[in-house]
Amino acid sequence: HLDLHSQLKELIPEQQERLNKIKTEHGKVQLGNITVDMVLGGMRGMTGLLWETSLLDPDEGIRFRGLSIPECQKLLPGAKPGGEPLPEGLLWLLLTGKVPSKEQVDALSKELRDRATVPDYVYKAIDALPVSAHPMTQFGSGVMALQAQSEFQKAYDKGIPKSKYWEPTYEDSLNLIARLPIVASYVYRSDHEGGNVASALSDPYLSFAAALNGLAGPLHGLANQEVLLWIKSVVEECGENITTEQLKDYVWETLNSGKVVPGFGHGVLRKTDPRYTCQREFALKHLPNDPLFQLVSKLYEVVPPILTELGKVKNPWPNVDAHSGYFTVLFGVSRSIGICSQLIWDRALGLPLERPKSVTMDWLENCCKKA
Ligand code: FCX
Repeated sequence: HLDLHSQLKELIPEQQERLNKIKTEHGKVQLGNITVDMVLGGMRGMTGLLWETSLLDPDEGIRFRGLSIPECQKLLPGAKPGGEPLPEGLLWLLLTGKVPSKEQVDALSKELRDRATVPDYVYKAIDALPVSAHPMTQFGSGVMALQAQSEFQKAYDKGIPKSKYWEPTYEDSLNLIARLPIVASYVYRSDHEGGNVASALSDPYLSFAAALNGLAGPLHGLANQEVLLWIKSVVEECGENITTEQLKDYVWETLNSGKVVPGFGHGVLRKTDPRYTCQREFALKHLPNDPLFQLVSKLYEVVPPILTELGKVKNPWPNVDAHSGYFTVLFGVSRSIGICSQLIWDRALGLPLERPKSVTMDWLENCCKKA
């Protein structure tokens, strides 16, 4: 098929059957024990969610439908031969689990271009905010305004059956992905993980806006802004030709003042983030002499030994935000592809409302007394 929708329509029944088989044949298989540490540790290490489109390995980093980042770079069609893969190809891969041909990617690019219309009230909603509103707040508000066009919401109001949820979810997802770059560029002109939410049948706009708000936190996606500001302050204090010793002192100063070194560490990863490595290789190829890149490169040598010396940091290596050099709104645009692909599958497989169980300290203490 040249067209993504037809390809999905064919795949969905097979995968529904697969899930059903797991449920009926292995529903009672135990996957591990939950410890008090896991509950207190923000559910770290608990296997608790089905997520078909990607898998994060602590050592290897992310794989999309089984493919590592270098494999995606090799296999997915680029705009020109040997160039970086087109995001449309990644969307195709995430949704279907198959590597698309250049023709399939071109057809999808065209489809997205046709869907890329943003109504006027979206710009007005953004304009109504004060200029001082953070770009992520502007972006999130723009996405919420786009939600007024949700096909899922309309279909749900009309009483669409569960077996058909995926179709308007697909429409909303492709519209959203097509329209986000326009909203993001408007935000720039005017200034300078969504699982749980989506399971309540919130449409892609509502779910994506919720995910964006999570991304806007400084320990998550806002870290790339923090990195840029932090680097700027290093240069202001020490100049561009900073020595390794000066940089070490600066890192210690940050840590001693009780702050984190932005762009380093990760909740799951225990090695250098392959997204970092991919961007580093791009910079080595295209802008090796850029002063900002050289500083980022120097930080790669200086920061990990210091964080290791600190003793408590589980992963001293850089994450994607240490290198990206862009602001969080662009990070947000790119995440729509992953979030929406998974959302379509959530609806296709009819996954249930997610409701992680929380407990009180009383409950934990009672449980521990009995143990
Ligand atoms: N600088 C200083 N201290 C750090 C640190 C860093 N870069 N990374 C971890 N630590 C500290 C933690 O703050 C924690 O200290 P505490 O016990 O006094 O509270 C201790 O080390 C153990 O934390 P750890 O288990 O290693 O890390 P967590 O899973 O709790 O947190 C994040 C992971 C990513 C939040 C943490 O490493 C951090 O704050 N890094 C800096 C911010 C950042 O770059 N975030 C972007 C992450 C990412 F890629 C993304 O989501 O976009």
